[in-house]
Amino acid sequence: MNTRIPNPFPRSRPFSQLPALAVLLVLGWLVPGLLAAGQRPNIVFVFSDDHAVQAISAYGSQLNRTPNIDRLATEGALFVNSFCANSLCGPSRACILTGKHSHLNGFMRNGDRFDPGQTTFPKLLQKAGYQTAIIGKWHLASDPTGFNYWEVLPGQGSYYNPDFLQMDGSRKRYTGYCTDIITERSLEWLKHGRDQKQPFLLMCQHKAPHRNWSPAERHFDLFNDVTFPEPPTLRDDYAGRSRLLQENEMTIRQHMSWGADMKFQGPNLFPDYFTGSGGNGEYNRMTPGQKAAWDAWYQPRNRAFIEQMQAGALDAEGVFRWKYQRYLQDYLKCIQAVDDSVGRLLGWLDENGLADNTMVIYASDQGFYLGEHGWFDKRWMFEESLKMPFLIRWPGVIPAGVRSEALIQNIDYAPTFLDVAGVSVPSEIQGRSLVPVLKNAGRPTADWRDAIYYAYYENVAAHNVPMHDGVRSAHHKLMFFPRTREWQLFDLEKDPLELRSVHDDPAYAAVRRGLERRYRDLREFYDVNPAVIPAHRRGENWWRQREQDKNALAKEGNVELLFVGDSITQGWEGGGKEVWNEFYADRHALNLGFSGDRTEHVLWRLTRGNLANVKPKVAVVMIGTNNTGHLMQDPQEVAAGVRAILDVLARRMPETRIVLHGIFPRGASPWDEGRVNNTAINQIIRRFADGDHIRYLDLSDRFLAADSTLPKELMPDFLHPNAGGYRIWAEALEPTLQALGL
Ligand code: SGN
Ligand code: CA
Repeated sequence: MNTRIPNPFPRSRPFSQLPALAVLLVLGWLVPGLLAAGQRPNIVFVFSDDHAVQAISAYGSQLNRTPNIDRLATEGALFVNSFCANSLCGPSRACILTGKHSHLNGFMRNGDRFDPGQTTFPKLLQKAGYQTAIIGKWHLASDPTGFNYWEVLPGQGSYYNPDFLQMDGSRKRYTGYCTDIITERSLEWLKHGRDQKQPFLLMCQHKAPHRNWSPAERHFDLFNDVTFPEPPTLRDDYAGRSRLLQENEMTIRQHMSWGADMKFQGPNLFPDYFTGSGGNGEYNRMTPGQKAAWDAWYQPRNRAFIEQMQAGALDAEGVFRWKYQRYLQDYLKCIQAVDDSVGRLLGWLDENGLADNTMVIYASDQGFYLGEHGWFDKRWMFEESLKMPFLIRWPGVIPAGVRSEALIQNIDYAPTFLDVAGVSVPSEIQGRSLVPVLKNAGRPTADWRDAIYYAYYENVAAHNVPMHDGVRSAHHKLMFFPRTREWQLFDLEKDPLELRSVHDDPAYAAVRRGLERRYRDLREFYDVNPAVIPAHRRGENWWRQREQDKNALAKEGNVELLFVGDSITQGWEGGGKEVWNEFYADRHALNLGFSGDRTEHVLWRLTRGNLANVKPKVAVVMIGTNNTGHLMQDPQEVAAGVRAILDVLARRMPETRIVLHGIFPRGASPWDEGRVNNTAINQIIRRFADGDHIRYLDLSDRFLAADSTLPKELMPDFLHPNAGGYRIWAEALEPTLQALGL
């Protein structure tokens, strides 16, 4: 495939006629420090998309050879315990740019928009005199900032004849194969696009080997006679772990599409085995020549498969095996072009005498399943997608052939790059510079971390992987799933394939306690409070429906009185209905109570919901009892969630007065654990009253008996009021509502 790229970079340079040495001497004399600046290492950061360590020979791949990527390990270091903070494209990139976990850099899910005003390492390097460029996949919605030059794919980009967004806002289409074009554009910038007197940062970011795994023509025949070995967990039955593992939609067996993934043409002939109705966007972009080469490889093989199916020669197992092979063929061929890219960049550094003063890194935004657990894709905190390849060559600092077991994470890249460039690392950065580890031949320094924190937030979206977080130490992994409120614990030494959670195994009680402690401590250390991180529950149909219905009502506007909360508030539509009709039916009231919601869900609804037309006189807020009931969450954290809700209301409805209720008492006994937790939350949030916009109203004494027990006659389940309970609520609230002009 020939790719001809016009060169947009101006060739003429000031002083270009003068001998280079003279220029350096004169400039060095004029601008003190410039010569020293010239000695700061360059950084070439090659980054791919979805490249699993199982597909890198330096990591022991049983599937393919990656000689050029391997060179970095041979001449430098390979990290076996390299992890992402959030196993997804945009989030991983945002963690890298900022050195912060997702909840602080704000890019928590694909589809979010990266706040370009944030501090990032390219900005700081640029400020320190580095020439900075990013070429290839970006996927962060806003335009890149902090780069002297950028040219990025829109969204996921395309493999064939891709478009690139340009710095002037235009789009440019290049004919050829994406990986090669990104490589050529990168070389072009190295040769002609930068100020050669300054050190540089090049981020060469491939789309490959991301889905739909479309290989380059030159690699079609690469694995023609190969049958790839199947991973031992290809037929995982998910026993011994959360049922959530069975609910996701990323199995080779059920979720491979006919056209895009499996590369068939025409309508889906076997909908029992393949999803989708046909069509492959990449094929549609190809030139006639590209199509002909593509068809020459795929068509005879596809025909053979179809004939076998029509002859009844393949059973379900046979189809499954075939799909696995086709998937690996395509995926691994895509990697070969990435490996070629690394080879070309290393070759260029060699030829230009820059290898010695350039740090070269190869990594990928997350790992990937190559059939392990029966899956493709990523997202889960299991090893295959948690791991990121990380190979680094830094001549003169890292000895050749280092294999490091230090626990590293993508939030460490930014401080590392800054450290290497001699730029001080801002304290807001959460990652740690790897330089001490690199200088220590890969051995973790005495004070290096013992565990990493991981959090995945996308929840219900492509592939239906539930939100979860957890910690991984050298030998264990603890995960928590808010959707089912389940914990999972894995012993990575005895069970490296993660086939059995030992969370409830008494033999692991001590390990479990220790890791749960680390989990709490790390969340505190990284400033993670789920109570303030907006989260939705769209995986639950009724919730999604209620969200839509309420948004539609909100859009109509004309709301004077707003109720915000959980099931206790939603209950105005149930046990409290008659009382509601009596008190609020003709007062333009809107009920935004959602059963089971915690503060984070209310935050989601208030920030993403369609509330522009809602400007009530009064908003009545009660929230937090599910943070207690579900998670027994620390009162300070829950109170911060309540505070965040009040802040959103103040921002979105500045004229609205707020009645903040103390969370109703729960549990029969005054010593009920949940009751005690709610009491502790209430004693914090009562101070949010400001005597003006926010009033605090605690109704505990109206519900509780003299001995502080909670009477069944008012709250039969010791959590939700019955009709009598709602009457008490309405009557107690009424004077405040009237005082506020309702
Ligand atoms: C696309 C893919 C998904 C993939 C996401 C995220 N579907 O939506 O399989 O999980 O990207 O990938 S596709 O049919 O469009 O290929 S990420 O690496 O960008 O996070
Ligand atoms: Ca990715």
